[in-house]
Amino acid sequence: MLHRYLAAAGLKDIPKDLGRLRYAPLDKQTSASRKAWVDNMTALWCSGSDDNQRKANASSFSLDVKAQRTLRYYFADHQRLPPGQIEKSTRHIQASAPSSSLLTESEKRDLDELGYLNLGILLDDRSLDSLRERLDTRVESEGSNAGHEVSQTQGIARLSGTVVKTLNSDGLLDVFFSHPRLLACVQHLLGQQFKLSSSNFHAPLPGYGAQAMHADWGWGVTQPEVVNAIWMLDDFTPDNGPTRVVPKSHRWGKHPVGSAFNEVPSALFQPIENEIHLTGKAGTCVVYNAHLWHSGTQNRTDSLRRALHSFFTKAKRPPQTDVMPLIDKQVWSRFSATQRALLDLPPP
Ligand SMILES: O=C(O)CCC(=O)C(=O)O
Repeated sequence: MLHRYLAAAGLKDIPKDLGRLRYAPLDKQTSASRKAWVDNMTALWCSGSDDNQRKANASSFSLDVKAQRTLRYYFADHQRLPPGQIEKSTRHIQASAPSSSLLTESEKRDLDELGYLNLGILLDDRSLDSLRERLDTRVESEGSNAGHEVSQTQGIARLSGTVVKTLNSDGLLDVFFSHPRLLACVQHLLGQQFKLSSSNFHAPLPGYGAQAMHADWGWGVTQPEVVNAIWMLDDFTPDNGPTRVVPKSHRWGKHPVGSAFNEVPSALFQPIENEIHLTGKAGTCVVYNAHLWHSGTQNRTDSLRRALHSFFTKAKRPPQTDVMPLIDKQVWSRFSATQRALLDLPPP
């Protein structure tokens, strides 16, 4: 089965020494200049509690062309649908779930304080078998193009826009953006105006998968802009490349790239104090405030570690994947108004 994944992961073979660390740390100068850029963006972003204040403060910061372009992009309004539609849609989905099955007060507290919440097993064995087969087939057919819409990394097979492509023609993947408990978490963190930003499949192959500690937003913030959920499609074990997270780091107002020890930028591929590894049975869904410091780790087993990420953002922010060029016409016609609202999609 691994052979179906090689092209997507940019590999010819699976290495023999699965335990040898494989990553490419940045040189000192690049790390220092990235740190300075991220620190500047963090200071500007945190100088205001909304975009109007940030725009007004921008003239007091020295911003390079990349920073100016990035801010213009983030300050623009990227919401397609009228605001009321998302609210109506989450109400509609949650109305069909008993209120006790949404989020308890202690779950909300964990999400707020620790920065993540394990929602338990939300996918049954039958769905898992179908999902794995569907995703394996798609990875093989996209081959070396797989994941190009967001990012490609040697040793990790990825797919982007999974819920809007033909592989979701029968709705098998709808759960990834419409599970009522997941939506309750997103709403708790981002408020009513949110949308799916991308739905990415992520499978480190044996011997690969180590990532630099990061957050899913380019600089530090004080209020969440993004929420992620990881759906384990295989058991996550200590050895097969489970996601690592640093509990409570979402509250530090700092992006890992801006962190330093004795003024030297931190070694982001190394273990970080207090990090924990998210392990669990296949079918488990863990939601996290995506400003929480986290990363993939190296898969040291001879099997795949497959996962699907459901990434949400505030509705006005740019999506990670623009669904318009990717969406399959039939999938689009199949979506209900409620589902379209969660994807910020107009009618076909
Ligand atoms: O799948 C994982 O373990 C984490 C992936 C991740 O954080 C990323 O690709 O940004």
